[in-house]
Amino acid sequence: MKKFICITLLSVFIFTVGCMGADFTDVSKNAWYYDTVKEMTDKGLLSGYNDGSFRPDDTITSAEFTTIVCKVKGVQPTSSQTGHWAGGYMSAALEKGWYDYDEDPPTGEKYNSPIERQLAVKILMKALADSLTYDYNTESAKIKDFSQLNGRYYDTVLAAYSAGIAGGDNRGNFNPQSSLTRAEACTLIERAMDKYGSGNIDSTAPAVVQTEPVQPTATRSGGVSENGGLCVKGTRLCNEKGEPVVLRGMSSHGIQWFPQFVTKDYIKAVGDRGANIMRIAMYTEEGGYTRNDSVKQTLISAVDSTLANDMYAIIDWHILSDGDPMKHVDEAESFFKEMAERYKDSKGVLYEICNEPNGNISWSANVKPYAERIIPAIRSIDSDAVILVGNPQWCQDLDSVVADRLSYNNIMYTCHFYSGTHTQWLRDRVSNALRNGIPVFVSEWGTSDASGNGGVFEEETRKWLDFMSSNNISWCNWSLCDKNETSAALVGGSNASDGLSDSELSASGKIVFNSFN
Ligand code: IDC
Repeated sequence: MKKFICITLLSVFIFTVGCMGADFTDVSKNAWYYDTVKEMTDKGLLSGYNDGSFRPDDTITSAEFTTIVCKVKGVQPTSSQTGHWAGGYMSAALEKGWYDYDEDPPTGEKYNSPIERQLAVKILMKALADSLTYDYNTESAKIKDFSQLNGRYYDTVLAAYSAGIAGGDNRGNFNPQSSLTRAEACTLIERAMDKYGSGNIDSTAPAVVQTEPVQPTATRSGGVSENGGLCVKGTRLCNEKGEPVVLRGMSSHGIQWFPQFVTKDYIKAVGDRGANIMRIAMYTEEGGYTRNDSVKQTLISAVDSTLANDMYAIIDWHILSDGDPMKHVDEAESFFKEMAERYKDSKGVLYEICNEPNGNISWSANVKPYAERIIPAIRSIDSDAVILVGNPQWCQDLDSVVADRLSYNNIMYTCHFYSGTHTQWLRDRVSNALRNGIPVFVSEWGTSDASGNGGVFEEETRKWLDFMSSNNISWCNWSLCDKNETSAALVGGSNASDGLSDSELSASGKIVFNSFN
């Protein structure tokens, strides 16, 4: 394709004037890169920005370029401790030998730096070219600034020239150490795909960084556009103006099992029925985050979808079988740093740092020290987000919190209840916590017993709903899924792709969905 792009990479910017393309506000139909950008974005290999722009002239970072190439090849991320959104892709590319350790050490420090042209070409050729063939004399003669090229890139750059993938600027220079624009990167990658084939593009991989805050496509009453950034005053959750708010909504089930109910359309259906918050439950174990890298992408996409629907989103680090939050404290720290970096400018994100500590642990010896590691890590990036903190015995040990609270502001403590198991005694603990100035958020509750099944315990559920309502407690219900268990809000076999009909609400779902307002 694009055989007419005989123009070289750098010289072309002079030709970028003209009418605007239909797809991006800043990609003219006459632009030399119009078709290429369209093709690359249509394939989902990278995306534009929320304001409708593509920013073709922005430089592309090392992380962005490498992620796109991974995506082209269908390469999955491997584990990485950097906490960077592209850490897994960078380490996968490193393991494949597309670049060497010293070119971009796996500390993440250079990931956000512009990638050098010589390194970009190397990564691309190593990933896509079946062999590196060229005639040294012929190809090197084409590159006027060949002396600037680091010897370690001869092979890949000369092969790329020979294959017609890389070219020089209008002076015949390759500018090996210069950066690459997004439009140029698209052109390079697309030429390589045309030449060598792309094969199995991974359509589930991220369409490469959307660092801009997600803007709602429609606003809703009680939503983020109305209330803005949240804060905690006394025991009350408040909006940006300091006025008390109560948020009510659903928790997902484990997103590794039920991703179909956290799509943008499905969340919209829930919001349209009155919910203004979604909790995205990302298990750490049981096929979750520490077992499967793709779960994080599901979470990101669910959080973005929630924000796009003008609803608040809880990022839930769903520890359960792991018991002690300290078990995965390092992973939690890098995960939350990454999320904070990504959502620091969003007003709608709350962080729930440990779903339900349990087992042979205590608040003061395990959970509090964990919180004292994770909260500062988040706050160093996102200084004022509301953070929800769990406590032992599956979030029923509020008494320990009363005795030894954290010293940060904008913190709420979670209480979780299941109506068939937890009754007046737990409401008494909540009342005691509130009396002692402990802000409580019920980030998970069910109409069933604690197993997620049994019941529905309607009478006790009503008591809890009244109790939460009179104490202005925000809540999320477990869970938005159609699993065969009574806590599921949807009946088995609910179709996730055609909205949410009344007949798809289970007995539990009917009670819950009638309680949002
Ligand atoms: C349950 C699910 C169930 C799943 C189980 C283990 O409903 O389908 O098999 O987890 O993954 C919690 C937990 C929540 C539990 C829920 C019900 O936060 O993950 O979900 N529950 O048991 N705490 C108390 C109850």
